Amino acid sequence: MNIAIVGYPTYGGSGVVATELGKGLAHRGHNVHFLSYALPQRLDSIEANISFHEVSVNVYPLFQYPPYDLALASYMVNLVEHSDIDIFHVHYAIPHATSAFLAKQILGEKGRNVPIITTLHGTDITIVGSDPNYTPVVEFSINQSNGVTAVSEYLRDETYKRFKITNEIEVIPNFVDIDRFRKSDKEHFRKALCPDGEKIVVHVSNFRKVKRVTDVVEVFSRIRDSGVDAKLLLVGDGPERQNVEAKCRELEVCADCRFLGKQEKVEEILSISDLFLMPSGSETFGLAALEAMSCSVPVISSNIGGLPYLNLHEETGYVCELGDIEAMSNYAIKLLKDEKLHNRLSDNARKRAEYFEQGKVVEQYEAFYERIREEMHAGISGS
Ligand code: GMT
Repeated sequence: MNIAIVGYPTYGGSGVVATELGKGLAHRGHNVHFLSYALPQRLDSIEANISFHEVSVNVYPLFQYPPYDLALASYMVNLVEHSDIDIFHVHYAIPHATSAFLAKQILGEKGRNVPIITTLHGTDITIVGSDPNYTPVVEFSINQSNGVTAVSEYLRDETYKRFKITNEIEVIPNFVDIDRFRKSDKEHFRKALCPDGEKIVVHVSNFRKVKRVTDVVEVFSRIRDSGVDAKLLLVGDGPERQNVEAKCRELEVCADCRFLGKQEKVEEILSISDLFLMPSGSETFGLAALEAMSCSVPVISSNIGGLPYLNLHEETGYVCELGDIEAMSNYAIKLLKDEKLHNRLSDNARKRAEYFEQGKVVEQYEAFYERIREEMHAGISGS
């Protein structure tokens, strides 16, 4: 198949899933076209059957808000006319599902019927999509897609609750490349960061408010107060960075916190980590936690959204009430002090991650594409 994948290029779950899926599909022989406003972060290797199309928006003095969604729709139309696309798969509803709808309408006028699959990821439904400024358009665009998937049952149910959805939503979970994300020997790296054998606590995110990164610092401070020698590695960057730095100063833990920024080889950092913290206020799946688990790192997370499904309480880590810093800290201290317990949870985390192995999930998407194409040809799918 010739598959066009639209997504965000940035350091964030939906972009990672879109890119890794495209790479997996290319590996299985499909021709994959990525469309975005910049090269996706995880598109780090050159393959014969992968192309990247940069969608640019021309600036014009009249535009306070350059219309990216229109430029994207136009690009999608042009791509079909010149590259014979069999299917569009858009990730994150806003604005991608809307641009796709527009492109589909224009192509329809030209006698071309290309199916649109929309994958819902999280904040496109739970935060941004639920903003009344966007709701009618998001709802309409989801209903106009030929196939809709959500990354967890939680997200599917939330979508049905928050919008009037006439389409069936298929759950296809997130996935991980368990060969790339596995614990590897990076002792030299660990020694450089922790010369005195300190434990390593890690957090990876886009530092948005919803990630509650200041909670991570609070938990880390309590770990230190308990007498456990530890360092905190903060991977990623974003709007909360200044507040997180301020929290480090307030709690006087700056000397033991390392802000590593946006890293490409996250698996190397995870390989030396002892504990992953994800205290998020909203999380439909928790891909960053899955990648940590795949590197045998136990997770302490909040109990919201899809997290309790991924992170099994007392098996792969611990699941706590949202904002319960004390419980998170107590579990962290217990885990970092008890080697036997830590080994058990690490092994379980890896086993749980294997359940979300990339190959199986890529096949699920492939089967979904086939089904939607068949239904469309039979005249029974979507709009
Ligand atoms: O908010 C983010 O972390 C990024 C966001 C995205 O769509 O880029 O992530 C969402 O999608 C990920 C991939 O499907 C999920 O693993 C994350 O749980 C989800 N984030 C939230 O729901 C906050």
